[in-house]
Amino acid sequence: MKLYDLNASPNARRVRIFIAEKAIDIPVQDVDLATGYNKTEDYLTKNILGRMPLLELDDGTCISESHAICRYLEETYPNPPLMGRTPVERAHVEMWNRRMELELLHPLINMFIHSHPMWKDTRTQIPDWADVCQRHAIETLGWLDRSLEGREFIATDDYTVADITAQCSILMGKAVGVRVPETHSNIAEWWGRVTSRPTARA
Ligand SMILES: N[C@@H](CCC(=O)N[C@@H](CS)C(=O)NCC(=O)O)C(=O)O
Repeated sequence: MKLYDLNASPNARRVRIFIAEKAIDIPVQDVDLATGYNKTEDYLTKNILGRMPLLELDDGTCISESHAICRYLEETYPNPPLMGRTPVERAHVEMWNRRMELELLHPLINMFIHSHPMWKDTRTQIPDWADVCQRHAIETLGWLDRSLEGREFIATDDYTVADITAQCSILMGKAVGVRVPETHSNIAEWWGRVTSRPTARA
C-alpha cells in the first residue's frame, strides 16, 4: 500500500490520524503541489480529480476520498474500531462524521478558497460566499458545543472518525482565523482530550 499525502491538507490529515490510531505502517509519498505531479497523466489515472489523499493498494487499486480510505482501513484493520461497534453506534458515527464534514470542514475550506489570494488564479472567488461560509462554521461551533455537554467524544463514548474530522476542521479553522470562542467550554475540554492523544500530530 502507499498513501499519496499532502502535508497541509485537512483531508489528508484525517487519514493520517486514522492510520496512526490503527497503528498501521503505510509508506507515504508526499505530493508537492508546486511540481504539479497531481495534475500529471500518471496521477490523474489514479484520481481523476487530481487530489490527495489517495491510497494505492498493492494490486494497483486506487481509493480516493478521505472517508472512503478510512472505511477501507476500518474493514481491513478492524481494531481499534473507529467507526462504531454496533449498528446504532455505526449510524451515529456516520451521522456525526457527515455533520462535521458538511457543516464545519467544508464551510471552512470554502471560506479559504473564496478569500485567500493563493486561489485567485485557479478558482472563481466570491468574497460574499467566504463570509457566508465563515458564519456557517461559527454557527456549527455553537451547536457542537451544546451537543458536547456531558460527553467525552462526539459520536459515541469512544474516540471515532467523527472526532478526527472535527479535530482537523478546527485546525483548519485556526489556519483561516476562525477560532473556537472562549465561551465554548465543552469544545475546549473535548479539544484537550483529543489533542492529548499521541496521534494528534500525525
Ligand atoms: N473530498 C476529498 C477532498 C480532497 C481534496 O480536496 N484535497 C485537496 C487538499 S484538502 C487537494 O488535494 N487539493 C489539490 C488540488 O485541488 O490541486 C476528500 O475528502 O479526500
